[in-house]
Amino acid sequence: MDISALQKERAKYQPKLPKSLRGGIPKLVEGNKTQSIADHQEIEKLFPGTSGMPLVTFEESTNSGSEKPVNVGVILSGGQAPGGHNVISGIFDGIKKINPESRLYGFLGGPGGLVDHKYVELTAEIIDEYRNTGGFDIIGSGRTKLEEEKQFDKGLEIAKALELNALVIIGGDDSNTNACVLAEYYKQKNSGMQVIGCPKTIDGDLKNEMIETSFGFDTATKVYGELIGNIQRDANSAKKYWHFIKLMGRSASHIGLECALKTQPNITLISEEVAENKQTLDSIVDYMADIIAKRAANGEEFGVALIPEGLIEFIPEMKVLISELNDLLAEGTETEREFKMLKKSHQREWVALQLSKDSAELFESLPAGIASQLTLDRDPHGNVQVSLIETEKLLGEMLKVKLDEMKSEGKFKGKFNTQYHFFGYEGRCAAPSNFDADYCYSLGYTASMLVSDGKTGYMASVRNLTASAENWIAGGVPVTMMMNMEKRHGHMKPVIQKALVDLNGAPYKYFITKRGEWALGTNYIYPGPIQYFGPAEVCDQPTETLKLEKA
Ligand code: FBP
Repeated sequence: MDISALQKERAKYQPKLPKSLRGGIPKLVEGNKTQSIADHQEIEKLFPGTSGMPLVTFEESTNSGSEKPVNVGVILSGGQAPGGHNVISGIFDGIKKINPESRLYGFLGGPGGLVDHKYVELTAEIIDEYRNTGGFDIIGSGRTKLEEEKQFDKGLEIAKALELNALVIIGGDDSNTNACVLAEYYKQKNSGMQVIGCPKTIDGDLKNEMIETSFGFDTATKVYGELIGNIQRDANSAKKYWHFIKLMGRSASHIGLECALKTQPNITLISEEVAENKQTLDSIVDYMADIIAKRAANGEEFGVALIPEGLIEFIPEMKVLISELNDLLAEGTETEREFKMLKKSHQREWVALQLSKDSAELFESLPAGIASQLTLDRDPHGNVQVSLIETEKLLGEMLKVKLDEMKSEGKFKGKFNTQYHFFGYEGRCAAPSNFDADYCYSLGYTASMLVSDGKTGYMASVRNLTASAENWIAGGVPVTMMMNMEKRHGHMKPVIQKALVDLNGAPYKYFITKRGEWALGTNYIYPGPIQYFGPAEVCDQPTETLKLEKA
């Protein structure tokens, strides 16, 4: 395969491991027993075999690898995140250290590969080709949900055929919730099959006391930070455009907040704050128009605004509308069939007739493009696909109307020209930063040690991430510890609690002390591209979010 010069050099990079994993096979030390964050009676009832287990950490040991071989199957689940290949190479090196006869199989195309028995054996030759590279292309990913017993049984069939000891599922909150259900099912069946999770998502919303960050967030936000910086420099050079940049993050605004901390743009919307203050679409537009008018009054008819992808679902009136649309257009329903039979030109009118009065009014007031994006197919979880909704254009269009109004009242003098961007896919498969390369490799290596110690229903955890890698703490957290009961599609379900931006947390608190200054001034930071070689102050820094959270 032809590769770039950077990739050739990068292939030689040896990811750093915590000290505890560097010597022989580390010693597992059990800590305190755990309890779910809420609803522990229900969680205990649903997970009798995998709840209440202790936290575990690994300690350095000189034990040589004389353990039994372990065979592991690995699955990549959900959206791509930089570093996935390093998790897999960490697992590979870990199980080979345990015993060189150990084998690693990759299920193809996500969780569906387990059910459909599509897999490949990951040999040293394959692994070496993918070390320190971005993407999930080594085995591919998918969004099939593992939640039915017949899927679990199909998984067990192939696990028996391949003599697997364990499955490692690399995914976000939903995939790890399903991993835990699978672990419990296999335990109840006395199948001997273990299941271990790994925390992945660029969205950064799988985090808690024991999981400081999900992998991929660091690299993705560094890529977006570079791009935003470049646009800011362009905006400040030409001084003629307002750039509206939508940033990925299905629900939480962690990506937007981290990028704001990195680049200091003029406006950053935080969805969680919008929901907390019950802000309407109009009040968001008023807030933005005020900044645009003030900058214009200072002779600055340009700026940069960051808009989180998930915003639309956090605006109370839009949330009600979207939830009505989700019910109306849920896959397999009579109403969905009726909707799909209609001519495109009749769909909007038909939808409005099915909605409550307020939602119908709102739906009818939206620009045609946005209204039609809101009725596109739902994702496998029944949610609207926010990455397909052009919220940045919706706000831009509404601002044009508002600013014209202000102009006629003499409250705005100047020009308002827009450029729109959406950054998401650009960052999800980037070559992992040193942080993600090290973190992912350590997570994979830790997962292999959890497997060798017979653990199931655990998520690999590597903590103390603002310290140098040698002082990171590797171990495992029972997945049930992160769970609570939530309503999903009308039923109470055990799920890992999603971590939204904490409005009492240090990153957000710091941001609100600064945003006024950033709005009217032009205090842009231009972070530049990720550096893979050079001084640690440039190459090995974690995110601003982590630094502020751990300060
Ligand atoms: P995960 O939660 O599975 O990691 O994916 C997150 C994400 O990248 C979101 O930021 C985005 O909304 C979504 O995936 C896009 O999904 P798709 O890749 O299916 O277009």
